[in-house]
Amino acid sequence: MRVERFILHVIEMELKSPFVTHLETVNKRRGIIVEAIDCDGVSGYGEAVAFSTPWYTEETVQTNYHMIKDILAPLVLHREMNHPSEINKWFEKVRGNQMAKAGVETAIWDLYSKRQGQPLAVLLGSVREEVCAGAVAAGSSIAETLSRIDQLLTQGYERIKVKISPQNDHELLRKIRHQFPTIPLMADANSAYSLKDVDQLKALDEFQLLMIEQPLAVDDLVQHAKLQKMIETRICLDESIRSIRDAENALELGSCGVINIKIGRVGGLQEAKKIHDLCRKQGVPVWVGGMIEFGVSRAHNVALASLEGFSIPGDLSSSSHYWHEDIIEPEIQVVNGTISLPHEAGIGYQINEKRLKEVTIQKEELIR
Ligand code: OSB
Ligand code: MG
Repeated sequence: MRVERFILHVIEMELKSPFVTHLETVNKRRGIIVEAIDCDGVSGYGEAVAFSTPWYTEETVQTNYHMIKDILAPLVLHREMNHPSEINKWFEKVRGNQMAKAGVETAIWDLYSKRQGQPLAVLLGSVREEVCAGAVAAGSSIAETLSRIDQLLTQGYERIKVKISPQNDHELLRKIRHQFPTIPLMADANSAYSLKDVDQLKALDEFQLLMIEQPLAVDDLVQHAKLQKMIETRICLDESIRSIRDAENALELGSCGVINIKIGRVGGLQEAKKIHDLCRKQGVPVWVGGMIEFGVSRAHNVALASLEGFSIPGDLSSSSHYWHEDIIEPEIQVVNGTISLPHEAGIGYQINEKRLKEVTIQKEELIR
């Protein structure tokens, strides 16, 4: 198999309602849809999931664009490959830039599985026909978050996540637990705390959270390990885990009891699967994280979530959770808390060309 050209589609959509964290409020989402086309004209699709500003990791839409166009695409174009896992070796000499790498690598996985005539999930080793879906309620006030939780439960989501910070945590979780005493609930701090806040974090144990996600700094596995010994709630790492080595270190240190795997954050499906395999061997549950992404990335996430170790519902909401209209058809749909795996080859969802065109703000073909 050989990629003869790439097309980068930079798209932008308005969210239905703002997504609020202590670091950033996301109103509009820009992203890059990476189309990899082979010599027979077959297209595979991936998505580079960095945000417009570097609040979540240091990558941005613009750095992704530069990396893909000037560095990564030239490493792939016109080069014969037997399997997408070879890409990892080609990309090894490029430091960091996981989301840019994943944008290209996932496009090639889609292309490869289409050429094989197999669903991507099957090639990854799926063990189920449907995946469990959780969703994030991230409103701009406690009242709004409560009403969003109510709607999500009505829609059948099996697990709810909220965003917390030292400014809102106790009041928010107390009010949620008052209204919804037993729902599977978790809280994501996106590094809002430091080890000095241990008493405040300990005070959250009473809310019986499934886990607390990324309480401390991105680069501090040691402090997470210390914190985990002092609180009952399981720690889940997100931003701290960017590679299989990070995952090995975190598990050896005892920095977490759960890992959130995002394909973009770890540099692609191959690395995501490695982390999954490691965690499975060690009995550590994993779940698929989200990036407020478009349908292409969600489709890859759904395929990944079909692997055995993904025992906790991921951030896998319906297309309609964030978007008025997605760029794939059918759209991702959560029914009774689950998403059925598609049976078509590749990611199993078609590109909605009309919608893609409508939201494209820049398009470029890369031939070399
Ligand atoms: O920390 O998991 C996170 C969204 C953007 C960036 C980081 C995170 C999130 C989410 C939402 O929590 C996930 C989603 O529903 O896409
Ligand atoms: Mg997170």
